[in-house]
Amino acid sequence: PFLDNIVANPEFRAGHATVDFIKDHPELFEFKLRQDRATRLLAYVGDVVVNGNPDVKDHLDPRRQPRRPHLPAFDATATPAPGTKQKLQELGPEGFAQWLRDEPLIHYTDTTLRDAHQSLLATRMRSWDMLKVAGAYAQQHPQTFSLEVWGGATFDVALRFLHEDPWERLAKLRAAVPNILLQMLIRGANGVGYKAYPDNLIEKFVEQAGETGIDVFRIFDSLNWLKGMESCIGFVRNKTQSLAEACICYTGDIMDPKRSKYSLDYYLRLAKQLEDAGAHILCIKDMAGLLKPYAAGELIAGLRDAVKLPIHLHTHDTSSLQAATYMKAVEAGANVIDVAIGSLSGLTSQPNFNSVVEMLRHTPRHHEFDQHSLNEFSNYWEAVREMYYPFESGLLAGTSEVFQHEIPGGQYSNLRPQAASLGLLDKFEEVKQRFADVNQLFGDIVKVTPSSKVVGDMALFMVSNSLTPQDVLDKGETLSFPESVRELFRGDIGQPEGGWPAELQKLILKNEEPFTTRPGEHLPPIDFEQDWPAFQEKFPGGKFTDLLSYLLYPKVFEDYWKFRQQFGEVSQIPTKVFFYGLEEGEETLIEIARGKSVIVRLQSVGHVNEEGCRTVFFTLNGQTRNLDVRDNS
Ligand code: 3PY
Ligand code: ZN
Repeated sequence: PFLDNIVANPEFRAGHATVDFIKDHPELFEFKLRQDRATRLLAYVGDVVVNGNPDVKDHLDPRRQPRRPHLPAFDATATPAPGTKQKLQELGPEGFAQWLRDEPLIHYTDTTLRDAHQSLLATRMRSWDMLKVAGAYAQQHPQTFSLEVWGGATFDVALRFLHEDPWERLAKLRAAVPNILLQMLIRGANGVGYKAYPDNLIEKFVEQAGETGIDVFRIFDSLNWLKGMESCIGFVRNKTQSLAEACICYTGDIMDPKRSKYSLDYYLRLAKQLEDAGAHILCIKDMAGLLKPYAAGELIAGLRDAVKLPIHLHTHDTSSLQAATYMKAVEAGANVIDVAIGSLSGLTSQPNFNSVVEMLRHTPRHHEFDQHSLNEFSNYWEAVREMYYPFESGLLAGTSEVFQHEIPGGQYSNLRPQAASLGLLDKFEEVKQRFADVNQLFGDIVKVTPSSKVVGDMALFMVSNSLTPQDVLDKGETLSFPESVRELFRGDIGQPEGGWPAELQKLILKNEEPFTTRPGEHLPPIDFEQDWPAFQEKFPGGKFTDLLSYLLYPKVFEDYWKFRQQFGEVSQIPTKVFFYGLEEGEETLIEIARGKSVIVRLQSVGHVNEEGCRTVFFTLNGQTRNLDVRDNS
């Protein structure tokens, strides 16, 4: 099947090859490697054909026939116009921040490649679908402030469910988008995980992310704890050329006199502290979409006075009110707002990019974007989204319930399946109510990953065990609380404003003493000198970025590595085939190495034999290839 390998080479066959010939044509010796790749690829497709992709197989709906996405027009040979990336290189982080602060036009961060799919599709968007259009986007919308493409839950999900290397995704996006700032979400000392990591691991992670392509680090702490963000801000400043964007996570309602814990003063104070800690940009991170329009006007006006930083506003449209919030925010002087491309916007995702541009057209702060082109991208993503239907959250309309439960947009699409897996889907209304109850029980805390996950765990625990908040207080001594709740109250991920409620803390920790210091102060540092050679021995061929993935998620990384040994690089497989395999008689084109593609066609699937296997008949570039696949049913 590989007619371009050495034995098929005319020069070689004619006996003209000299010693230099081998040196000059290393590609002709890729024969074995490429054959291995093709075999592993067929093993993957064969497995999905016989057993289904475990991530979707219980949610299949044969009535759904996803369409083939149409790519927006794109000249792959043209160089995209310079954008914010070049502006940052020219001005440096400080100068850039000053430029942004004084910009008369509104700027846009497009979250399509990170938060939008995290919030609507359980973070399952594959690099394949992103890379198809990233270059076109860079060409057609070079005036975009930034693309949020990395961090949050994408790191974990890429490795765990998509079997992709998140670092490679980033490097490829960087290559495709040389002109627009690339942005990530980092959970301060918790990195892209759910717990605090040693300082020097976060430091290396930040440094490597900067080198691989991140220009804007959006840093937050899940309890708005300054100490959880300070070191990370420092790492960005000292180890990268990138921008440190620090967050105030917005909760409660500054207009509600009864929610006085999170008042305007509270946010202004925190913003000032973040400015002093070295932030280049201040972000209002409204992770649940609680910032109502008039509150946004007041908050942003107050922040413009309190700090000298540019203001970046992030929200989720769960209530469907957030376009109005953006209108007030733009009037009050916000510099950048977060939006998602039309077909991946709204509900628990960000407000609609295409529509917000129109909202501001013919007003002083309007920033021109080609609406026709934005709509082409929206149409592309609409068709792509159809392939991800098993991951849709089920939320059909905006809901004002969010002002009661305060569940973050990025968590909502996860909480339902989590409830379902515990057999609690019928009680989802109660889960949402308990989420709100737990927040009060915990002392009204900021809820965003990982603190929000703990509140969710506790809510599910209460619903599973039919516990009311009063029951928790009355029977607390005899309850064995979820592990994550114990860790939270032990101070493992930091300290909330005003401390933990003492009585509940005692019930949860029993005789254990809580930490009050920063976790980074008591976690032993990583010994890279020792870990790197040990890692290479255990995972031959592993890169330094793989070591970082391993240190953040040891078990997830091990499984990912094992999967790679068995099936190879699967990120090159088209999404429809990756999730659903092939029908008999269907074929697909798969790039197995740079510039080398194979045509895989499924001919037929045999009966189960006495060993429990089925023979799957493929053709690979027209040649028959049979494969025995174990049937796990
Ligand atoms: C994350 O940490 O993943 C978030 O999206 C928080 O909003
Ligand atoms: Zn978000």
